[in-house]
Amino acid sequence: QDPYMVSSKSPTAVAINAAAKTGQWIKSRLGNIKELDIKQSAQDLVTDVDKGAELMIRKLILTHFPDHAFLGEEGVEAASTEPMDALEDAEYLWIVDPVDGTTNFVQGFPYFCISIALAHHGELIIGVIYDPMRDEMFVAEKGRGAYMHGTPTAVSSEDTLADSVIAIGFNPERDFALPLNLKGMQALAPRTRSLRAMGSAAMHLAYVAAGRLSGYYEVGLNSWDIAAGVLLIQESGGKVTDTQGQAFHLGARHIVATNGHMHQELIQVIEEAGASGY
Ligand code: 2AM
Ligand code: CA
Ligand code: CA
Ligand code: CA
Repeated sequence: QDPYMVSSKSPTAVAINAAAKTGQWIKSRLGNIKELDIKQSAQDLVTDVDKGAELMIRKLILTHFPDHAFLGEEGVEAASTEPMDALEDAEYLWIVDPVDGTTNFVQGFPYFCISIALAHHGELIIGVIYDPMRDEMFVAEKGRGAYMHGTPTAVSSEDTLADSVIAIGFNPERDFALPLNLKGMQALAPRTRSLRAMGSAAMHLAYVAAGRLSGYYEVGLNSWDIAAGVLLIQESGGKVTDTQGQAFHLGARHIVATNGHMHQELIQVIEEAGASGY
């Protein structure tokens, strides 16, 4: 095979194509799940659609870039801890969540997405999030901005928490993460305009990038939940750090993502509540 033919498509075009094709397939399987299993607990679901979508994305990407490393949620053994040091060393690493919002997908609640990111030596260079139910394709390229269907996305302009709608999340890790996320919720609720918890970390991040939410906080995430959304927010003028305010890196699991304006205020509320996870 001619190596120039194989790599003639840009990685961004390959990611968008993989998200669009796989997204249509996922949508076609809504209400038609063939296998539903639990992973670590009854809160942690996986279906044949999650696994099939990951295989499809892996194939659509690695056909063009056979030398690249690939990290997908469903390819990781349930009990293994993520070898993050090795990941940050990889030259090109794709970080993929085939369905973010599986519980919603299972419920027929139309709020889930595909998240595809590409990192180069640990630095995010492409982020794509696709919502197949609304046909919304969010695309970011490092240093080139972020777009939805050709229109640049931009974060919101609210300066204070009091004027902000903030997303929170309750991932299924109950021993460590749930008590912290509940504490965070309790501290944030009286200080924000309103809170939202829609059940998809990646969609929350895309909505912060698009100015539909002013911020998002959650403890206990994984790289595939957040990698694409982080670049979308950065390229839309917003800010993502860990819950202590340290610059985002691929191993960060407790994050604060905002329009940048009330970032410090949000971190302060979380730290004062003892809800940072650190
Ligand atoms: P998922 O749908 O891809 O599993 C709300 O449940 C959010 O938590 C979703 O983004 C969900 O992603 C994520 N999530 C699910 N299981 C998780 C886990 N074991 N640890 C951290 N986050 C998880
Ligand atoms: Ca999952
Ligand atoms: Ca996820
Ligand atoms: Ca998933």
